[in-house]
Amino acid sequence: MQLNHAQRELTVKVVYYGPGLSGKTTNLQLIHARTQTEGRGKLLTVETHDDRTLFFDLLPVFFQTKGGYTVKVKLFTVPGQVIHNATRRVVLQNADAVAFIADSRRSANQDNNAYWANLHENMRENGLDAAQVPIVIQFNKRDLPDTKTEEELQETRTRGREPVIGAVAIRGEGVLETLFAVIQLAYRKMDEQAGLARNLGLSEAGFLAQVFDRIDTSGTQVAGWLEQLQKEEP
Ligand SMILES: Nc1nc2c(ncn2[C@@H]2O[C@H](COP(=O)(O)OP(=O)(O)OP(=O)(O)O)[C@@H](O)[C@H]2O)c(=O)[nH]1
Ligand SMILES: [Mg+2]
Repeated sequence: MQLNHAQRELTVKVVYYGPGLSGKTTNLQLIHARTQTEGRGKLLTVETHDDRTLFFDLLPVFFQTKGGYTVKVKLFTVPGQVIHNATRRVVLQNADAVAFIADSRRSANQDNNAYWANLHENMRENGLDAAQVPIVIQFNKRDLPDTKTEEELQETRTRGREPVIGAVAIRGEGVLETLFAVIQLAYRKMDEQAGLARNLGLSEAGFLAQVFDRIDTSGTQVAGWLEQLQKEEP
């Protein structure tokens, strides 16, 4: 998080991490497609000739608070190919929250586990305390054969403390839900660190409502979640 009171600017960094071809770039493409141009910057991608992420993808989403602060949420993906570990580590620096994009297929179990370990190793290398960086897990590609069952996802949920979301990113399913969950956790973390509610008058419900204000949430669970949050907030 970068909070610049002089320039009245808050920058939040969210990193999509995970094994190669798990669908990290696809998540950002879907978010980009569903966001009005006034609410976002360009989707910056640097790819190899075969569409593999070379450095990272970056999608900025922004809004203005009532108190006159500009909030920029920067969504990054890491390159999943094994050889790009040094790049993954650099992109991960100063992440406020991580969306871990896993492939739901059983054949991908080993890869998922290896990259889960790699994420924690790179957090340590960057001096990030793994216990302090919130993570949301997305199990993507649920349209393919041999995916984990809903019961297995439920088991992962009860085993760990991370929210677990099923997805078919190419169809947009679970993409905004993952974005919502990871931004919610990032907000809570930043609020703990910098008192966003107290100092900027920026509540959790307000923050999320503004992030999603220019994003088309129709057909997703996010609209309902936003409504629920507004109701719960004192
Ligand atoms: N069947 C299916 N294919 C998907 C899904 N999500 C992504 N894909 C496909 O999987 C391939 C890889 O997706 P990317 O988004 O480029 O994967 P990535 O994680 O960014 O890969 P790297 O940049 O190499 O780390 C593409 O051909 C996508 O169209 C999904 O939900 N189902
Ligand atoms: Mg990619």
